[in-house]
Amino acid sequence: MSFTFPQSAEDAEIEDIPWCQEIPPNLGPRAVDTRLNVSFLNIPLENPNVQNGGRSKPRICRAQQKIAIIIPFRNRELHLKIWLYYMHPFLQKQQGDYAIYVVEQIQNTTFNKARLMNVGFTEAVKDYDYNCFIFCDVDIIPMDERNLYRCSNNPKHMANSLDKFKFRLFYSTSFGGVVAFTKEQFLKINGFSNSFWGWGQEDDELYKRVMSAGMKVERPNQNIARSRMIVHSRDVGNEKTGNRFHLVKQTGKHMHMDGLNSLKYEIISHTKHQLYTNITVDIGSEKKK
Ligand code: UD2
Ligand code: MN
Repeated sequence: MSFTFPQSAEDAEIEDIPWCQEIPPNLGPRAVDTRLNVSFLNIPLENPNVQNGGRSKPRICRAQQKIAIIIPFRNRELHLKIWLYYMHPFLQKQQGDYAIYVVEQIQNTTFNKARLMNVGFTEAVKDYDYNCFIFCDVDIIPMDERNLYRCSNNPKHMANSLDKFKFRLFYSTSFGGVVAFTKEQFLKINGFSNSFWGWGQEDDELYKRVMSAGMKVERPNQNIARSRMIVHSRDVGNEKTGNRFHLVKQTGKHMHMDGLNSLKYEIISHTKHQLYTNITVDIGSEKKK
């Protein structure tokens, strides 16, 4: 009996193809140069299997996890270009069934990364039967394909070995940069807090939610998790959150009232580009006391 490879991702749906292996074959370290001069035009040519909206899935096997990658975004076009250049090949090599969501905050309001993550989750679940959500800063690029962008039995922190911090965990409860949650895990903690306007500690608050819900944090081996963070300065409109430490202290009391179940937003546009889906959103602004 001969085995014919499906001709397209759609064919794979109907063909009786085997499940993908838990650890995809031929993964290893790769060079990452974050100063590379990348052209947006070349990325689709180098990734012919990526479909409109930044969606791809393996052709030769059926993936267990359906992954939505969610990126919080505003005014980081250069970073996004580098991220897409390195991450589409990476995710395909890992035999990911995935799509990329770039959740962009409108101008003139203080940035709120956590709220954008909640919007990304809420919108992505309407599109497809995703069971894994990976929340990624736009400036972090993994240097080893064995760092599997997948969900696990517990929420997973994958930015535990950054060049910026000499490839060490910054502090023992660090939980920023890149984190992966199954749908159940994310619902269990009611998503991120919506209350962090500006920079800082929304990741610590997320960590506390995970602990309060009785889960643990998993991390890949530090050699495998080696990643680069594109060097940048603090963005205008993302100044430090004034009450951030107080908010973290309140987590246990507030988490079931502040999160996915209290999220309010207005979609400005929802557009499928060649390499990603852009969701531009008005998430409101901080109420000044
Ligand atoms: C750390 C955390 C990050 C977040 C942040 C505090 C790690 C490795 N990273 O990163 O996850 O918790 O501290 O808020 O622990 N962004 C824009 N436009 C903006 C501002 C931010 O697109 O104007 C997005 C972008 O995806 C960026 C992310 O938000 O990567 C986090 O912001 P950052 O890179 O300024 O924060 P950083 O590097 O201090
Ligand atoms: Mn950063």
